[in-house]
Amino acid sequence: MASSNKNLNNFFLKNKFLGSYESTAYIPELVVKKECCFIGRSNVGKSSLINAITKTKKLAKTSKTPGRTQSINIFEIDNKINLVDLPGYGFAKVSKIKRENLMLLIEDYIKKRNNLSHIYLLIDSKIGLKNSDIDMIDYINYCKKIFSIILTKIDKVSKNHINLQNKSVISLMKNYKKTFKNIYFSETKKNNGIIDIQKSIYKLTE
Ligand SMILES: Nc1nc2c(ncn2[C@@H]2O[C@H](COP(=O)(O)OP(=O)(O)OP(=O)(O)O)[C@@H](O)[C@H]2O)c(=O)[nH]1
Ligand SMILES: [Mg+2]
Repeated sequence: MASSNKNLNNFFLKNKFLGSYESTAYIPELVVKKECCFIGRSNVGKSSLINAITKTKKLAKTSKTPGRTQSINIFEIDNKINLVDLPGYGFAKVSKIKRENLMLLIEDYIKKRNNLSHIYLLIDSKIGLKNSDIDMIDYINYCKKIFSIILTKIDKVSKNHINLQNKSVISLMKNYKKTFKNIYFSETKKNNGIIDIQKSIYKLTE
């Protein structure tokens, strides 16, 4: 049972990079079938969160400039579950074609991965929910996939602001009763909130 902090960290430290794929069709048959993924606008902190969860600094590539992750990156944890880092959406500075292609890649991944047991959708707590997030949530719900929301970068905002964002997310989630599961809060500098996300992922393996 990996319920303690140390056991959880040990579990997630048993990670390895499986590959980077530019299409869902290119993903080979994987040994570990169970999968969860991280989705969100560009720069929201998906790759940084994967590094914080796995306690492995450079496992997923991060960057100050949006648009860093451009393919489907798969990491296997302890032969039990795959964590998937996806490209971000909503980044205005790439060409329209590129943006559309990345969106198609994300949507295709969500629709086609039958083994996808949980989607973590990240929202920057300073920026809050954007229309592109609501479109993505609608799509996830349409695909009948279970998802949780993670409000990221909570170190950048006040407690009061986090409470307001929390309320706004919870209120929107009334529309997704069948697919919405939980809300988490995170920051990757001091690792606040990371344990709860680790526990949630560990539970998927049981
Ligand atoms: N203050 C603060 N900055 C963060 C946090 N998490 C990530 N960042 C920063 O946000 C920027 C983007 O992080 P990434 O993890 O690369 O974001 P991403 O969502 O993977 O971005 P794309 O791959 O471009 O979609 C980097 O400069 C990170 O250092 C956090 O919890 N707090
Ligand atoms: Mg990234």
